[in-house]
Amino acid sequence: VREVVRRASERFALPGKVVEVAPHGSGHIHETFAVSCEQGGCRRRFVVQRLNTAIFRDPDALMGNLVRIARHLRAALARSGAPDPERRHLAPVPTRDGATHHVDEEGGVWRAFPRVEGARSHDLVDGPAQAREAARAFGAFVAVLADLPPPPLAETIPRFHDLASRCAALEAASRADPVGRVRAAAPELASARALAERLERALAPTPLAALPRRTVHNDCKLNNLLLDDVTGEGLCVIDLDTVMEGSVLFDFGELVRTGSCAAPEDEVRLERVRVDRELLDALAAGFAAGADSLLDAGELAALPLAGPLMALENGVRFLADHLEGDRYFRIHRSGHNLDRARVQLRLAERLLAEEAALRRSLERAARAR
Ligand code: GN1
Ligand code: MG
Repeated sequence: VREVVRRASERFALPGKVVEVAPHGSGHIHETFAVSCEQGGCRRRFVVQRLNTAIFRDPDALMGNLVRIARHLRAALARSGAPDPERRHLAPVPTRDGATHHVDEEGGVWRAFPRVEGARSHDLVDGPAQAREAARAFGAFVAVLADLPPPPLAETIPRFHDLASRCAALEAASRADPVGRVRAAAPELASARALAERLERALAPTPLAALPRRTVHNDCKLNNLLLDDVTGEGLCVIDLDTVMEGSVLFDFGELVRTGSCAAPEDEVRLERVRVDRELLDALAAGFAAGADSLLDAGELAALPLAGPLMALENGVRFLADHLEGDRYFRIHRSGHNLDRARVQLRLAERLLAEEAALRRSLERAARAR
């Protein structure tokens, strides 16, 4: 693998010679590597990825989006006079031929980014201050993209956050039962169905379809943000592959799902999957502060349901993938996607129980803007 990565890396306009290649990060979709280059005794680090083109089928459109986003963020950073603008946005490194990505002899699609030094992503939230800062950074990301010049970004994955179609896919998997796992997953299937009904009822007064469509991140889990190692500042939003039209509920919901519970996404001791109210309050305050005047009354009214919505959606997706034989999310042990589904279903339940508390936090945060 390393040799393949090295060869692909050399097609990019990286400075000097590739001297080190190592696996990197905890994403479930692409293959990600840390690549170091050396030139004249000076070492620089990059992130090189082989894209999952079974999931992202149109790399040209995807990379076109990333270039437009980078250009827009760079202009906004220049206007604001923020220090170190290159550490505050993710811009792809072009290939030596000036392309956004490289296609190898086997059809593998590669891209490269500079590594943001002195910053890292965190899989687990370490406290309210960090939760607040992460939410502020993601809120500000949506606010900055509000004036992205038209046309809208390409839709990289159709119906990405369409719960009804995710549930339909789960039902299809459960009918087909291609790997014989349905019987053992009966409790999780029942819980997913019950939660979907509860959420549908809860969302009826503020239907998603009536909320503004905006350019949002769509996958803003806590670990898709780089925080400064020294100051803890939320510096650079990463993993921009699903940035496209959507609702702010998707972003706030992903944040709540990953930033309000101290347990990992694949925790097997389910009693540890608890929601921390202080973290919820910090996420609400941070997101409202970052998004500033962007959020309208309808969005504020619906936001308390965003967390359970995204937890359930992820639960449904993990469960469907488990029933289909783990074809979408990379797994590291058998039953991994079932474990992940259990955590998300439990989280959805816990987050539904926090709806009123979160509503109060959001109202307070909106008044404080
Ligand atoms: C995937 O690649 P990663 O780990 O950032 C997935 C998200 C899920 C997430 C669950 C394109 O994100 O939608 O919420 O796993 N990304 C895609 O951890 O499907
Ligand atoms: Mg990611």
